[in-house]
Amino acid sequence: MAVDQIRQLYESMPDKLDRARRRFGRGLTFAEKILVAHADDFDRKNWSRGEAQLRLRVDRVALQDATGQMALLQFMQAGRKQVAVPTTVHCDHLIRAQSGASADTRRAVTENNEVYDFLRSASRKFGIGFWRPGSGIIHQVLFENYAFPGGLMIGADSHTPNAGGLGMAAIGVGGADCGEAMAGLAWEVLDPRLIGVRLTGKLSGWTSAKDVITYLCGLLTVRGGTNKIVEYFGPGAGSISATGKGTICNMGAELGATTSLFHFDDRMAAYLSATDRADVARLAEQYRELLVADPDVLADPRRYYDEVVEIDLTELEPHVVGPHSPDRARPISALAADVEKEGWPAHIKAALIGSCTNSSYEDMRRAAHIAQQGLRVGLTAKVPFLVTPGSERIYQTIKRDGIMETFEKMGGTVLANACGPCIGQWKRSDVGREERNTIVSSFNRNFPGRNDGSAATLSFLTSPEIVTALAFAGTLEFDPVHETLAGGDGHPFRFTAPEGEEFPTRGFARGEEGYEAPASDGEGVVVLVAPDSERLQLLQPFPRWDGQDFVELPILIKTKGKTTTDHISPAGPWLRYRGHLDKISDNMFLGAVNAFTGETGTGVNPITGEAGKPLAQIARDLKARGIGWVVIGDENYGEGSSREHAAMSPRYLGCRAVIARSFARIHETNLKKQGILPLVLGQPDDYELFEPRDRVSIRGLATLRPGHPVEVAIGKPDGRSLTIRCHHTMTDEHVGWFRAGSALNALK
Ligand code: MIC
Ligand code: SF4
Repeated sequence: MAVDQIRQLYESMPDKLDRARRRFGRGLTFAEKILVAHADDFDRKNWSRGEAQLRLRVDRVALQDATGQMALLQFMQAGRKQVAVPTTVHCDHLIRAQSGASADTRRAVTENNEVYDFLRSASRKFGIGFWRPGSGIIHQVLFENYAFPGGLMIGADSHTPNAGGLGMAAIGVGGADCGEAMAGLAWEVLDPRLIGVRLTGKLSGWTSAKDVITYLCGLLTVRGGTNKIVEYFGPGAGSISATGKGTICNMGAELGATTSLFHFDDRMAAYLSATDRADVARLAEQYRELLVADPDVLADPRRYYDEVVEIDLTELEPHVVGPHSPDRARPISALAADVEKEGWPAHIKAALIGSCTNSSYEDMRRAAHIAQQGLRVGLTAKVPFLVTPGSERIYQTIKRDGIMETFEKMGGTVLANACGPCIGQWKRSDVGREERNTIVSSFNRNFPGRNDGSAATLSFLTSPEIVTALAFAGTLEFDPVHETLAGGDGHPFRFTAPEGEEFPTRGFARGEEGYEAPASDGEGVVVLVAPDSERLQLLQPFPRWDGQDFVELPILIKTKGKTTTDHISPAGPWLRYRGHLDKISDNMFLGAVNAFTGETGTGVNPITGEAGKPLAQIARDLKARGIGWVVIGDENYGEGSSREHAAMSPRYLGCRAVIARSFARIHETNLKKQGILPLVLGQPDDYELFEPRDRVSIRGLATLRPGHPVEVAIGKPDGRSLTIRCHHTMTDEHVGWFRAGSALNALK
């Protein structure tokens, strides 16, 4: 965004913030300042945390090549000539990691040609900035180029909050939300509750920014941040670099948080200057008081935040989380004991650093410092060591500064500037399909099957420097902070704590950054979609609600335990079909555990009784018979990625309602947007009442309205029927989407 627009935003803030202080009768947190400054209609709005629906004007929209396809296809249905807000597309998810950076990028360009052509032509036409494959991972590129203190951004990717490291409120949403904001509509979100995290002490030694968030994941769990903003402040914040702050905010997605952010400080100003934005830094310094919480908030945080957590950074130990969930946390000193107790394979099969979470220059420097120490005593990595730089700028800089060489000497491979193994785009041949094995990475997600498509892989997450030390040891039983390792000569040696500059002394190296500006006049540009494409399919509107109640619908699946969007709509090889709704729907629920059978990805056809069939196939059969169906879900249903395919595929194949113990924020919105009813069980234990041959009826839909529970009847095979109460969070507008068949239909 041009610096003038940022100035305009800052100039408009004091008056709005004063009105808010008067109305609330108190000082404001930083998150509130951003929300108030971007409110579509401050005065009319009901401001009530956890209850009110806010309508906001965003400064920026960000798309990536996997979710962005649907976002653009939906935007195109709105019939606009140009996007209404600055928007960029980033080609990062579709690059497969196989043999190293340049070969992988070249292969991706051939393999995904059709999709890139579509994204590029649509970007040119509609006024969108296009970042081509190889330019970097969306969040790192946004951090280097677009994020600014006090701004509001939405992105079709759940780790968009990364920009909170520069004091921006950046929120992960579904593609439909992006499409609407690009079409000029206000963006809607539940007024979040606030968690204040007060940092004291100082980061030092082995402890890094990553440990703040892995520790918090353990403390608050994957549900702890749902519909909440996590705001960090306190004297300790100054000891964390801007990119370190970005790591913390990025992985706040694993708390389910709406977003996370830090107050503006000198570390942010320094980063802005180092990335050629000294003008933005100066402006933010000039308006500093707008970009932090008010003094009374800092003096007595408990009065202003719904929860306050205190972390003493001096006392914080490095943490390792996993396997299978990012909230399974323990300090590194307790890892070996856990491994033994749980019987996990201690032997590490692969160590990976980088990703959007942890690939700053500082991260790479600190990891290289560990690598050099190992090399000096004659060690090399015992296991494959894979490095994913976050951007072309990082790649060129680590290459110039010899960091890459260090990693390569130790036996590492530098992969493309892309998501690669983090999103399951990792061609691995070292383990068998169902072979139980352990990997460590500095990524943010570790759901089963996430990296290599195998649920037998146990993935542990920690900081890049710890991952690097573990790569030398090859085992989870080594604690680099407290223990020694045998050097090349057999003598015990101890790593000293990692050190590394925050910025390259010679400045960032610039390669081919890979930005393509839109056409100055998009009128004549044709959006390229081949009619016979197997990767792209123009969307047909979903049918409107027929006005009938849902009567005696079968249950396609009752999911058991964690049901993330990776379980509902896996990525990896399926990324190929992210622009083709019919094709990708074959992956529906492939990773979900069926509570009725204990099996993963399969179920029993409720009409024919045929068992062991893929759920998508059963759904297609029901659809062909004109029979709708429901899903019963467990806790935090739809956690993880923002991919709306996890809502669109069910909708497309006939799902009418998802009834769960609870929902993750983005997925619940995605369901509403696509015209599926998300219902929350009034009593969580009612989950147990649903059995395989039951039929579910939801009546009174004509009078569906905000704040009123819905009765759900469970018809048993013997003719009995039980009625339970479910809640929903639909507003009048959401009910309108449901009636219209989708939000998009309602818009037209
Ligand atoms: C992820 O980290 O899960 C992803 C892949 O970036 C997703 C987006 C997607 O599924 O394309 C996300 O976080 O939203
Ligand atoms: Fe890409 Fe992984 Fe970051 Fe998602 S979490 S944007 S897949 S690097």
